[in-house]
Order: sequence, then C-alpha cells, then structure tokens
Amino acid sequence: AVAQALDTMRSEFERFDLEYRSALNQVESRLEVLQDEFTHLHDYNPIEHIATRVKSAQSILRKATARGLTFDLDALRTEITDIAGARVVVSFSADVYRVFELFTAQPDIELLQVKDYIAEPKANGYRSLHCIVHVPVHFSTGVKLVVVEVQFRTSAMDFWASLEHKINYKFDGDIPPHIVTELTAAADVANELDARMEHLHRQVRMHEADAEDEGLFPADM
Ligand code: 0O2
Repeated sequence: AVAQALDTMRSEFERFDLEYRSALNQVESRLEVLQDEFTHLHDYNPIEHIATRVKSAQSILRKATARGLTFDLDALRTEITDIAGARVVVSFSADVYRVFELFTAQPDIELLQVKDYIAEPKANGYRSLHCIVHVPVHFSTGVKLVVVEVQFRTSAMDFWASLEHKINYKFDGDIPPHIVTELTAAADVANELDARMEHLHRQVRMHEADAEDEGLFPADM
C-alpha cells in the first residue's frame, strides 16, 4: 500500500511538473516569435536572452512550509506563483516595457499581477519588471491555465541582480551593512549605465533614420 501511495504521489508530481514545463515552453516560444518579428520589422533584436526554470520540489516545499501551506498540489498551484519562472533580458530600458506590452497584449494571456520594481526600485537597488500571468496550455484533457511569473530586465539590471543573489546566498541573507551600501551604490551605477546606453541607442537610431531619408542607406540596412 505504501509503494502504491508513493507511486501515485510521484505520478501526480510528474504531471504537476509537466504542466509548468509546458507553460514555460509556450512563454518561451511566444517571446521568440515576437523577437523574430521585431527583428524582421525593425532590423533590431531587443531580447538578449530568455531563461526559464521550474522551481525544484525542494524550494517549493521550503516556500510552502515558510507560509504554513499544506502540501496539497492544488493549494500550491494557487498559492505559489513562481513555480514556473521566465526571465527576459533585454538590451535597453525602453525594451523592458515594449516586450512586456507585446507579450501581455496577447488575448489569451491573462495578466494577474504586475510589480514594477523599475518605477519603484527595492531599497537594496533591485530593478526589474515582474508579472504573473495565466498561460493556456492545451492537453488531451482540455485547456489548463497555468500560472507563470515573468521577469523583464535589462542586461545591467540582470548583472546586478545575479551578483546580489550570489552575495545574498554567501551571507545566508545577512549581508554586512558596508556591502549592502556598496551594492546599492552599484545598482545606481547600473541604472546610470542603462540611461546612457539608451541615449546612445536612440542617437544611433535617429542617425540611421536621417541617413535613410537622405537615401544614404537602403531602408532595411
Ligand atoms: P529565485 O531563486 O530567483 O526563484 P515571493 O517570490 O512570492 O516570495 P514576492 O516578494 O511576492 O515574493 O515576489 P517578487 O518580489 O515579485 O519576486 C521575487 C523574485 O524576484 C525572487 O525570487 C527573485 O528572482 C527576484 N527578486 C526580488 N527581489 C530581489 C532582490 O532584491 N535581489 C535579487 N537578486 N532578486 C530579487 P526568489 O524566489 O526569491 O528567488
């Protein structure tokens, strides 16, 4: 009986994992279509890279325990919104909102929540645009709406967040104050870099547009 119960649990968890992986495949493929189309239309690719991950069983259970949730898969599906996560790293700040709008404007993507840590950075300097969406996945049993968290950020924001994440891990969440101060200052520098890169990019685009008007380049160069 124990073996049978374990088999059932394993099978249910595999199904759970499959749903999230399938939803992430959808998200990644839709973003890739947008990326290809954007490149085709504007001769420029705003997406640097896309990373996806399904949270490990261990981290899901750790989060569930911390929140006092029961280990019921349906409760986890509704209560933990970052089991499936996608991170979209773009070149310039304006692209964060551009790609977010294009993705969430798709009629069958339901936007459940937005957290704009770019408009309102966290106290440590963390910047990113987060959203939680329902993605429809077509299974043999019908359509399932799967919850996915998508984070949009620039390369500079991503560089900072990766380092901060590693430092946080090293200090077990208790970063010494002088390192916190330096990290926050580094986030400001990353923000300044984003502003400068965006400005440069705009100047280059304007130069290209002028050159096209004067017939120096063919329109699609
Ligand atoms: P991991 O390892 O990336 O999965 P919740 O996730 O629900 O507990 P909250 O505050 O509602 O918490 O979610 P929020 O703020 O929308 O986003 C949480 C996720 O954003 C984190 O997931 C990180 O990926 C990222 N994030 C948020 N704040 C920071 C920050 O200060 N530094 C860094 N480096 N990343 C941040 P996890 O589960 O914490 O981690």
